[in-house]
Amino acid sequence: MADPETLIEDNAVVIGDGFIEVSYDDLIPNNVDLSSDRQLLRALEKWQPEYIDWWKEMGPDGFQTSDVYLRTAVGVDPAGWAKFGHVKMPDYRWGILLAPEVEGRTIPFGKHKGQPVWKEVPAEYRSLLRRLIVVQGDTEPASVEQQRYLGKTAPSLYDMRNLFQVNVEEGRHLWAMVYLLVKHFGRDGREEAQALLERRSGHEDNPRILGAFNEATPDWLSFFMFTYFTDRDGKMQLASLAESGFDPLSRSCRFMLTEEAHHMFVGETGIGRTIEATCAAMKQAGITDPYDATRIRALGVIDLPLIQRKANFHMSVTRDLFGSEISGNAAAAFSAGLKGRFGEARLEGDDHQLENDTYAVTRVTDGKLVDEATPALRAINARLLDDYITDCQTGIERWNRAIAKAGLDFRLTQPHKGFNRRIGEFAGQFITPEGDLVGEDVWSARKDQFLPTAADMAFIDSLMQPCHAPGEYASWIAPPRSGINHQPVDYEYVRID
Ligand code: BYC
Ligand code: FE
Ligand code: FE
Repeated sequence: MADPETLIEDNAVVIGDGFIEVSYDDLIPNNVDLSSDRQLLRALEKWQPEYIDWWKEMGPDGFQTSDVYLRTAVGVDPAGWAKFGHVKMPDYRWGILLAPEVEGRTIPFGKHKGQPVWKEVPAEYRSLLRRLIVVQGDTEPASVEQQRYLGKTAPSLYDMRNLFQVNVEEGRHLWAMVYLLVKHFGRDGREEAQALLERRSGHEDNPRILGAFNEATPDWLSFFMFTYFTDRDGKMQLASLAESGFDPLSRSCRFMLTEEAHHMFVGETGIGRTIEATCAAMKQAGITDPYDATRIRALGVIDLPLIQRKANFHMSVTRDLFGSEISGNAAAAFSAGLKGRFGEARLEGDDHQLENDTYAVTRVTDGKLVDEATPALRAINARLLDDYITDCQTGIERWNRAIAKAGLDFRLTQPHKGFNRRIGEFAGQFITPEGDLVGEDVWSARKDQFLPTAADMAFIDSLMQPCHAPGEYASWIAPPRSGINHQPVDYEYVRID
């Protein structure tokens, strides 16, 4: 798989071909003409040092004075959006960048379909829209907080740099949402911007808003699972918000999506390289049984069934991020034209208003799982979850091809939609990965086959030995096929001071 980070050409297609001047002179790189709006500029310049304080307190632990080979976006055009060079993270230039305006764009769905898009917040939808922006914004710093200790155990400088690249970009995503709040929501927007720096992942009294963002990301396998599965929720949600009739949100999300591709690349190749190391070590030792965990673990690699259990955990927790399958909130956001479906403007076969359509939602009825025709408007979340599950499959197939090529009899699979859920239709049910509705006793007896155990996590933790010399890679992960931006794999991606 090619690294989307350097596929400027592809990204240019996503962004559009407009060219917008970036004001390099301002403290905050931007293409939104910040300098002409003194009030907004002042509000952001006030927020910026507090952001830096948050970054130093809750961002990567250590390495803040190291030079990191980062990509900085200073513009949305191909020439400006991917500048590579060594920078210290606190000096990273977090910019505010919107994809170019699409001339004559109209609201693609909902009650206002066909009307010109809004450049300002429609008064009747103010609080609904603010809530969506706040929830989106809250996930961004949350992920940085979750990943803050990983630098110390990086399996290579290449991986460490990718972690920090993801971290600074999630920081920029926070900037993107804060810009919208401060510019378009007046005083309460400024208050929300403040609160985004105050909530803390996993905090008892002031946690992040959504469940998965309060889970720990304690090791690198968790990080790769997170970037493959949870950043992909980011992709799906951003894509839905990119359809928004509120044009500044749409344009903001369209640019964020170009960065998201790299986060998922880090996850897909990270898990892929982990699998590669396992298969190679098994082959060398002449082990053919993927379930022979004792012998496989003795080789310093992660057994495939454990990778499946880890994936089961991350998939189920991430599926909860889609909210209830049947949701009045989602119906309201769709009807209002604020949040669409995945690929809304390109979807064929319905009127994009969905007043008279139905969508099949899997539900538990009379102790059975049944697909039930549900009013499509209320099933917006269910549909996005289904689209997400489909979207997850490509990487899984790629991993399986590598396992098959190594001659091993093992396949990674996605568990049933209802497996291990806390939110929505399946909350409170006991459903196996195969999709069997069972009692709590059966679930408890078999849980250790489905989800990582404390012993599994301790084993993974034992592998997290830092490899911080150029070209060095930990035993449990294969080196990448190629380096970043045409640099070699043994390049000094982070100059640890
Ligand atoms: N945990 O009707 P419901 C990303 C709340 S990831 C806790 O079921 P709705 C990223 C819900 O807030 C993408 N609470 O669902 C990835 C509501 O509370 P209120 C983030 C939950 O509202 C990696 C109540 O339950 N972006 O970018 O249709 C690294 C009933 O809600 C959860 C977005 O999510 C949960 N899992 O949908 C970095 C897009 N689920 O309001 C970044 C914006 C639901 O009654 N957000 N609740 O107090 C949304 O579109 C919607 O808020 C949700 C929820 C899809 C999240
Ligand atoms: Fe993000
Ligand atoms: Fe991301």
